[in-house]
Amino acid sequence: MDPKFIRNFCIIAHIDHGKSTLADRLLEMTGALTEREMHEQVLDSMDLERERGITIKAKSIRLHYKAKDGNMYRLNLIDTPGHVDFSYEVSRALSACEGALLVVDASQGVEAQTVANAFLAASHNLTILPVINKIDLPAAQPEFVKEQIESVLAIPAEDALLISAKSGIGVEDVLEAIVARVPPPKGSAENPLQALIFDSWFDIYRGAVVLVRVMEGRIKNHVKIKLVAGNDTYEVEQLGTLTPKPIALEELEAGDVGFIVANIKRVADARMGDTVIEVAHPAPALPGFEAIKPMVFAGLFPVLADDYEPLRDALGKLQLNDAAFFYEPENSVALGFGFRCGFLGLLHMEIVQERLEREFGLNLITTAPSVRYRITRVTGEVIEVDSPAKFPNPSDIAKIEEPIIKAMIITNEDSVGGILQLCQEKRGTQKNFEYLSPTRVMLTYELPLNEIVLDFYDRLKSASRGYASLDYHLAGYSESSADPSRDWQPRHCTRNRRGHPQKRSRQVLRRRHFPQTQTPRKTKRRQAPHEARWPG
Ligand SMILES: Nc1nc2c(ncn2[C@@H]2O[C@H](COP(=O)(O)OP(=O)(O)OP(=O)(O)O)[C@@H](O)[C@H]2O)c(=O)[nH]1
Ligand SMILES: [Mg+2]
Repeated sequence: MDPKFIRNFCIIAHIDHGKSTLADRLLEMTGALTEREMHEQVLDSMDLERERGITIKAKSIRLHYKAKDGNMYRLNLIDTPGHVDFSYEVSRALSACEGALLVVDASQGVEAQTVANAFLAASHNLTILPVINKIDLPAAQPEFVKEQIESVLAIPAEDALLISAKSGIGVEDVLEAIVARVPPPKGSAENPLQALIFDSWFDIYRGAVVLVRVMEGRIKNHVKIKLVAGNDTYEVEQLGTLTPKPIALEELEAGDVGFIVANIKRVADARMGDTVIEVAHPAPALPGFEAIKPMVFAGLFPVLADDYEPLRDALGKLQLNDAAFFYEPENSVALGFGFRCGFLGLLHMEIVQERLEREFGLNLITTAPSVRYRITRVTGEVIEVDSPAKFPNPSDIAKIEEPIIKAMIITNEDSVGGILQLCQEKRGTQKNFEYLSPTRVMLTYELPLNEIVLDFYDRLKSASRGYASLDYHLAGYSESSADPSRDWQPRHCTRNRRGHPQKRSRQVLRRRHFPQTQTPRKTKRRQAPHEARWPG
């Protein structure tokens, strides 16, 4: 197909602003699924996604749309997750697109991930189409949200699309706007092949299946390909695309998004951001993107010692489809044999734990989440330590550094006092304080990640009565005022922490007993103040 008629775009937004619901409508209006196959948030296919009503994994779908100009367009849509733990999925999706639909809830306005994702899209030079969703709600304030988009994000919003993804109002205009305003892909099918790997999954019959965006050239069945970073060569066995059902294709051309099956044994062999080239016509690698690193670490131990082997198998299986998840054996005097695991964040940790318990029937003990410290030995050697077992002798340590995050909090003006106090207590340093509107405030803080992994999110929600939103990313390392070696000891910090010694012990206990409270489910999300105080 002439690239003139191809549009690649993704849907980005703050959590719950209606990305997957908009994707539903786009699928429906382009006839990708029949009425019988259609249900709410059809792209959220994992059990956990459906139960919690959140998207965990980005999904890429090819649609066909006959526009009002009479031409048939091929639209490659990517629905992304909104939760901060999965923001790397968003940045990968962005590198496969020329445009992004920035969905903003008309009743909530611009939130933390709206800002973070809009900046991410702008840094990828994408054309951003603002879409104001949920205009059917009585509390919708589309004009006010338009002003916010202009003033906070500096994106022109006079022609923002006003829609209700739930009822379908205005969604046809979204399709027309994609065709008219998102630029077509640039590459040419005549150049040597360069395809960017931006997702992969494991199929028991086919091995690793990689999802690529072809930037230049074309790829055909039975061609010999090479993955630049791994330096391995493979023969293409099957090409295809998701509609959302997988369909086989003869070839993929510059501008297309599709999957490649090539007898790649492990997902780890097909690295995200790697470039697929043709052995016969080698081309340079594309810029790619940074490898994802786990940020939060915890020990997972089976309750029954006999479950150790099944746990190892289960972890291996989970990791096949989740490159962000890391594990290695660990043993503890108190808990016996188990594994040290790394996660992207607390929601990711909760999901892995829940999947292990549910899908593999394991009964587990999880230790309190912690972070990876950087330690400089007196000899000058620098090591990274994510587990108490690996901690060097105190007399060997010259310096301990801990990971610092840059957090952006958007909240109502009346809860600012409580939040400032909370950040102060969590050893935060204020970097910025900005009014987004007379009643909304954006705070930027640098905080030690270790303080976030316990009850920060929870306390932020209660300090703001549910109205604050949080986004963060790793900002680097700084010398630690906490003493992790003691933190990790079983007695847990009753006397060994500067600041609020007992509090941390309580946080640890609370988190162990009520692990769900960190990441409330969708039903609990934005409550009116009186509901927040008197649940149920
Ligand atoms: N009233 C109303 N509700 C909507 C509309 N669009 C979405 N919703 C509701 O908003 C909630 C969140 O919708 P989702 O589509 O799951 O949101 P999302 O942005 O995909 O959420 P994540 O993927 O978890 O970030 C659901 O309960 C939807 O039914 C709308 O136009 N009007
Ligand atoms: Mg979703």
